Amino acid sequence: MKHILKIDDWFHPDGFPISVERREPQELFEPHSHEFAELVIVTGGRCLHVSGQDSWEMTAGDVFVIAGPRVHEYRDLENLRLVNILYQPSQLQMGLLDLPSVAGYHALFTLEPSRRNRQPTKGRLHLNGKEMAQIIELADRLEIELKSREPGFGFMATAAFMQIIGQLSRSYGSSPSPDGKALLRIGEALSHLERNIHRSVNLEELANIAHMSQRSFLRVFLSATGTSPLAWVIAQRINRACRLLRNTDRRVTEIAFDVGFNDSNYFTRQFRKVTGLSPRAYRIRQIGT
Ligand code: RM4
Ligand code: NI
Repeated sequence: MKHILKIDDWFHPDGFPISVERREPQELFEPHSHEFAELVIVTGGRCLHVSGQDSWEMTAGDVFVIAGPRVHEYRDLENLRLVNILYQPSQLQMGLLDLPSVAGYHALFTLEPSRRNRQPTKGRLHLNGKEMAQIIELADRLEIELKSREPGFGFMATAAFMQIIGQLSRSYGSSPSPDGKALLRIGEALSHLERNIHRSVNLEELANIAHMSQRSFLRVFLSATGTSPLAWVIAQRINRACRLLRNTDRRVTEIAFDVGFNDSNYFTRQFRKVTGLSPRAYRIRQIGT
């Protein structure tokens, strides 16, 4: 059995879902997976990073995300230094506001980490000196807040974390590696879908954005997201509907239209498929908790 790092051992007992570990240097560490995700920023030295079938030489400026269940290890360490930001994605609303309209966000945080058994680290990001300095400054700020645990630290730490996520998402778009490019194209399509969530977007449009034929777009999309574009759009819409059901008292039919459905019965059916509940039952349950 592979070693699994536990949330309880790596996060503060108060349960805050972000934690920073600096490795200066990174010591040898057996192959392992995690109950959380890791955002790794390499600040110096080098090593061979091994994850599944894939291995690659890691150097300063490399940034990548390891989704929890993915096994990884560092080999042939040569004074490798890194900042490791551990986080629990389910406890953080990462795709807030318009972040999902940044293609690099999908490439780095939603698509890349989920490609568990595929060539996992090919879409990694490499930062230039200036970008690196900005990220390190934000990571320092994050760490100071986490150490202080002063009232408001949770807010301030989350703000710094979000800035890191936003900056990296933008950087991804400006300097993708050749393999990162394919991922970024799907990211572009996702951000287009996100920006046009209220209307129906057709396949031709998406394939054009991704610079692919419709056939290869469908294939690449499926392998990157594990689902079809239509199912992806429906899931996003249902997500939004859940938010509106929880936070507003708008009528179900209105919400259905708000999130882009034009038939409220169809909406209810899809809603039930995704959540197991009718919109009304969902609302009552959420208010009851
Ligand atoms: C280790 C190494 C691992 C990380 C743990 C938290 O030193 O960096 O990748 O999962 O720390
Ligand atoms: Ni790890």
